[in-house]
Amino acid sequence: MAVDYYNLDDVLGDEYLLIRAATRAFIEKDIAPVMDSYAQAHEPIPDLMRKLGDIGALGPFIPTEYGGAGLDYMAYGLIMQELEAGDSAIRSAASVQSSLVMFPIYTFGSEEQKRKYLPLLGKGEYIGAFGLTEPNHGSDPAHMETKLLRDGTNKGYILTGTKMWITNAPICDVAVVWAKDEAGKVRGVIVERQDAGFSTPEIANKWSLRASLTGELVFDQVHITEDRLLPGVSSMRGPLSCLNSARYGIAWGAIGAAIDCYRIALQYALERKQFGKAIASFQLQQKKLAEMLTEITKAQLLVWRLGQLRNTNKATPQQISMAKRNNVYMALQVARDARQLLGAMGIVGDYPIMRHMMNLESVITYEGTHDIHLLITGQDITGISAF
Ligand code: TGC
Ligand code: FAD
Repeated sequence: MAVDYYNLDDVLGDEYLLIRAATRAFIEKDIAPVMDSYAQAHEPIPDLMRKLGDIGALGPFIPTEYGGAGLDYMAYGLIMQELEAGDSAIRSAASVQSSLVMFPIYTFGSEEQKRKYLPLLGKGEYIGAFGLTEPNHGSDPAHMETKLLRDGTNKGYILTGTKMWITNAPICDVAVVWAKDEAGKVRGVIVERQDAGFSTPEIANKWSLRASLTGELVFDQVHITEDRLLPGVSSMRGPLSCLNSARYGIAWGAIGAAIDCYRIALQYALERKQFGKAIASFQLQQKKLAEMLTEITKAQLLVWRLGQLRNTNKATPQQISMAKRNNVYMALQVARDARQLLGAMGIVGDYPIMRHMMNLESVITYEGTHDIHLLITGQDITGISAF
């Protein structure tokens, strides 16, 4: 059952529809049948990154010569949408690897760094993590305390500090980490799993994104050689540019979760009978379904236009913030309404709705909270920062 009320498929065209269909087929065959059991068990899907690499979902927008899929941002968005229809944890895995690890290495890395890391990341042979958030600095990463200071010999650096709430930290092979140098400038470095003094304790007992591992990145005087520094940036523009790419993908991804909830709610409403009638015949349930479809359709129009802007390098960070904020909130509302529509059946794992709803509680917080994105819009229209 397609959810395309405004016939957007007509303007997308065959190539994009094929990419979307291939990702959807992967989710239906390899992920949907096992997703609930892994989420219930609080375990990641085995070998997920290699599977995502096989379908071209890691670094879709990175050129093929560096191990990406050589696609554009519209394709990236559609892939994220289908992955998140499976589970936000699957989209998270792909968006961290693509937008937060491959993107900075491709955009700010040296030729040697690109050749060394990108093909391995694109195949899912390496798992990447992105360290920006710290225990004392979430919404205000510019005040980060992690330090990258010259070592005594002047041949390298010493990295000290802790990053917190990091997706895939416990299983990462490499991490792109942001730290301040002696001059207070924000630098990006690539840390490798085997580096002495580097550890990645897991954050356990999450009620959200249960099939995604989250942890800390702890740097206890980690020695960093010059060749691990990303040479192309030395300010907050570095990490914030990565966030633009990831937030863009999340704006698409959230629609996938919403569509999954809407489809199930519609089918359930048509089949479930109370008072001798399908619950779809009651006005209150029709209101829920009609509002879900309206909000999904508005969100689809937003990201379709945003995709055009991003493909031509014209999407502003503020436009991306608006779409991330709107679409994640929309998906959360759809999930909540769908859960109610299913009554008691809405709380069990036989249906993915409660799982989507709990996942979206993280998605509305990470990559900039709902409030922070509102303030970004407020600043854009008034010229006044209210952070
Ligand atoms: P501000 O003073 O405004 O700007 C500092 C410098 O950065 C530039 N800039 C940007 N560049 C690119 N893209 C953007 N979106 C940018 N926003 C600002 C700006 O031009 C300036 O450049 P320069 O060269 O003049 O120095 O920055 P601020 O420190 O006041 O912060 C602004 C604020 C609050 C919007 C920002 O800090 C923010 O977005 N905070 C939210 C933090 C956040 O989103 N963290 C996400 C962590 S990663 C994550 O959650 C991954 S979840 C992964 C998953 O599993 O999917
Ligand atoms: P805080 O910044 O402490 O905010 C708490 C509350 O205060 C929020 O409601 C916020 O909106 C509000 N608030 C803050 N400042 C203001 C203000 N100026 N005005 C009004 N209200 C304000 N980070 C990474 O770097 N890499 C990752 O891979 C990563 N993965 C994550 C995975 C998960 C599952 C989660 C939950 C988080 C992840 N994060 C990651 C961290 C995420 O980006 C942060 O949680 C997020 O940026 C918010 O920071 P915080 O949790 O410290 O909240």
